[in-house]
Amino acid sequence: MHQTFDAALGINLLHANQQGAEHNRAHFDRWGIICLNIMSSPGAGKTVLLERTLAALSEELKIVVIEGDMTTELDADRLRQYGVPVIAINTGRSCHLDSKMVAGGIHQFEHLHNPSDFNLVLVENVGNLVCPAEFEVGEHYKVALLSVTEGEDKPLKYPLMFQEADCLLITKMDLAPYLEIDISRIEANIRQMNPHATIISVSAKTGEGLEIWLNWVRSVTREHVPELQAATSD
Ligand SMILES: Nc1nc2c(ncn2[C@@H]2O[C@H](COP(=O)(O)OP(=O)(O)O)[C@@H](O)[C@H]2O)c(=O)[nH]1
Ligand SMILES: [Mg+2]
Repeated sequence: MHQTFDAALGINLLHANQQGAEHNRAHFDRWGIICLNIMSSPGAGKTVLLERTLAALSEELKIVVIEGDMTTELDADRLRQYGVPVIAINTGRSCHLDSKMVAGGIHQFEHLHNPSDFNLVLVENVGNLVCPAEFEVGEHYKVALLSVTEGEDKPLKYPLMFQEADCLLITKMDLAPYLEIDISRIEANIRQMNPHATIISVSAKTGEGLEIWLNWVRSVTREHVPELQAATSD
């Protein structure tokens, strides 16, 4: 009895979250903005990847960052140095962002800027390979990072994250030679979970693969944002 009640509560919670996510996505669509939800375990390299991405793309695309962390604005402060708006959301005891928290971030953003001037929202989710995969925030695409130091088996042990992702980055490739890790096994395990996602191996340190990642971001943004399509076809 108790278990049934908990399951129903969980389903209601996810349902309410999903409705909120659709509401956020409708706002983004109206403003001509694409939203990417960037997820991984703590320390896989999300903030460094965002730093490299902002350094390369912040002139070309109008970017805003929504930075989710349980406490502190340490990552938000790192990203503010790139001259883009960064909305910090502290989730407190929650191990993921949810659509309501992101709606709060969107309202803050609307207060300070004209959202229609922007093309791309990059959301850095809380470091966790489990819950963020369950709670959509209004993204158009999910990006998951797995660093080479985490082991080949993680796609099999955290299947939802790897099944849901549209783009999977194998990060810290510069460290691979120092580890007993089989990159082709990581790729095979990701493929077993998700036959169609884009997989890109990157190193934020050496720059390996970064241009491929940037081109993926450029291509999904252009596909999604009518204003940029018009600019490209001119
Ligand atoms: N060697 C190496 N270290 C990296 C790379 N990317 C991130 N790191 C390091 O990994 C640690 C965690 O990175 P961070 O971006 O904060 O991870 P996050 O918790 O996912 O945001 C930091 O010490 C980074 O300098 C990489 O490509 N190569
Ligand atoms: Mg971070």
